[in-house]
Amino acid sequence: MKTRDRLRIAMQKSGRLTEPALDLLNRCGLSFRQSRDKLFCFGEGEPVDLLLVRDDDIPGLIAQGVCDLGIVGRNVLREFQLVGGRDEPPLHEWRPLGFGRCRLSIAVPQEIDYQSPQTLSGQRIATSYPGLLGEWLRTQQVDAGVMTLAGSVEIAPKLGTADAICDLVQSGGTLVANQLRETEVLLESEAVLAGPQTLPADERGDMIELLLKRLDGVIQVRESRLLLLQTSRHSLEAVTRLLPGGPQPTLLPVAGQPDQLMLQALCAGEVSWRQLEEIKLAGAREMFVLPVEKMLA
Ligand code: PRT
Ligand code: ZN
Repeated sequence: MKTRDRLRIAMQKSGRLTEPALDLLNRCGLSFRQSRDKLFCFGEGEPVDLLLVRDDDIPGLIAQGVCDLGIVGRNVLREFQLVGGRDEPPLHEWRPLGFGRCRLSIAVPQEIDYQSPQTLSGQRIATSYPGLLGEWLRTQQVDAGVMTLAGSVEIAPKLGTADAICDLVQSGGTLVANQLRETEVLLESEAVLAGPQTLPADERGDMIELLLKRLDGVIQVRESRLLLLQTSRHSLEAVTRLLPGGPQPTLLPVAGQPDQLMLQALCAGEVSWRQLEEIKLAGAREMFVLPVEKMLA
């Protein structure tokens, strides 16, 4: 095959992952000129183009070398690793991306007395994920029938075509609306950056490494918060002890109030109301939690 000198990333054409994936790539400094049929987007500035496809096609496109990377749900990637592409080089989850979170779960009609996975023994389970379900049933040593459906899995029990389902759950609203109850979680999923296990040994490999570095920076910034507060010198130690993990805070004097200090701390994740209340009880006031826009350490 003729090698390409531009990197090609596959992502979902239109669906839950489309906007957040584009946003993430934009934050990594990539921008695209959308072509009229919207299947191929030419990258401006960097030699990185996009292929917009159905999410189910993404792992196969990477495995066949049509694309170098893909942004896809872990559920789709793992399913492909289990049932598709056995003859192709293995795929690797390069980075979890922190959006499109959901879980692949077993759910049964509300009135069923579910005790353990053994309750599913001899039952018919409808799913779009026969690979993941089959693997779970094997590890649980449960002998159940797997019915593969392309969609509308949640109505199968009501139609009498299945006794249970194995489907993606996010809020749980779909299950409640169909009188189903979640009983087991098989996989915690989110969008991931998928690619071949071995990176191409040409400029594309270098470009992937650069992209991974930028992604790490973007993800770190997205999860960082800047905490600002005022405290007396007397309470400083108690307040500092309660700060969420991160580098040492910076202390600044407060004009006209020699006893007071302004404290600035970079926190590695969300700061909860509970944490803020505790810090306040320790003597802090004027507290602000700010998102971080850009960071260059
Ligand atoms: O056309 P294409 O094949 O590309 O799109 P698609 O319809 O297959 O995918 P899409 O856009 O629905 O989902 C893409 C990816 O988003 C999935 O592969 C998951 O990784 C992720 N994701 C996150 C979800 C959900 N949350 C989700 N809630 N995918 C599907 N759902 C469905 C689920 O199947 C169920 O029907 O939403 C319903 C459950 O939602 P709740 O909130 O009622 O629990
Ligand atoms: Zn799909």
